[in-house]
Amino acid sequence: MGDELELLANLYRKMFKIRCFEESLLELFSQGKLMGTTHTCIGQEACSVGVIQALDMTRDIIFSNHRGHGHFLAYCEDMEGLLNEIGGKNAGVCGGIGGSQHLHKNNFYSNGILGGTVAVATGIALAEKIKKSNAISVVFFGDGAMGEGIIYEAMNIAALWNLPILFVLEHNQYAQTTPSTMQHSGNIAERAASFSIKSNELEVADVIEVYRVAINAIDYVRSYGVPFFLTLHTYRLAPHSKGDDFRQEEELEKYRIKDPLGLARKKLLSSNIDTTGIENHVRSELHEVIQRTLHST
Ligand SMILES: Cc1ncc(C[n+]2csc(CCOP(=O)(O)OP(=O)(O)O)c2C)c(N)n1
Ligand SMILES: [Mg+2]
Repeated sequence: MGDELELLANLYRKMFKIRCFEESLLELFSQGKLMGTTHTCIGQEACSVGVIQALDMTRDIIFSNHRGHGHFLAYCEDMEGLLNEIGGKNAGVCGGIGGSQHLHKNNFYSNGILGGTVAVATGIALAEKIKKSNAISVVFFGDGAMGEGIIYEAMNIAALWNLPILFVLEHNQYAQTTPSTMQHSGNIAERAASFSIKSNELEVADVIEVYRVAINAIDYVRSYGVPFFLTLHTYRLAPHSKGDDFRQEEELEKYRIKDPLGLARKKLLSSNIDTTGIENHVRSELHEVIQRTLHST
């Protein structure tokens, strides 16, 4: 296997793991085996996997949001710690008191306050700058969060004080059930320019492309010690949380065909890489995690 195919196989494995994990979550909720709520990133896995692969895991800091399981698993692949956390178990990564939206492990943080995460991640970038660690802070947020004023205060300070932060907008066209076109004036990806923050945007299809674009963005932030704004145009194939979805079936079908997970699989198969081994391994790992978790306290 060449280097590029090996990378694709690894990224596919991570995306597939996130997909299976979250599909199982929805099932466990529907069976009444998990309580509360959850937000899955089904369809958006290439964003977390592509960007996080490009980070320096030993020092960079990740700040995620309410839709954070994919970011978390792309970071550390700890399905057991996450499932226990979502189930409110002692063995969860935060002792079961954080739940789906309030995760912390090593350099990974998340919370569900739209926009607030961006200000905290900007503060983290300031701390890293003061420590001269050469680490960067990366924050993931959605198009809906772009309606929160604090994001613009954070971008302003990040640019003014030259802070090493990568802003990642996962633009999935909706905030809960509200289309972006009904809540934003103009092009939200272009807003960074008014703070003199350099930016790039990408239609997410090929996870390798996301990775390459992220490498360039991260190199830029680290080398110059300044912010960068990356917009990833993506699509959520599952409901906002569990059942709240008013989108038309034709629209969903259009995006199912373009599912980046399916595209990665096709690319591997067309290069004669059998994905069955990867898939079976992930499925059995997940199966064991679910068995152990459901029987723990
Ligand atoms: C400050 C704040 N207001 C409202 C909410 C409730 N809320 C949770 S998710 C969500 C929609 C978020 O949309 P977006 O930022 O586009 O992210 P997506 O869900 O599409 O990933 C809302 C309004 C919240 N968590 N925080
Ligand atoms: Mg959105």
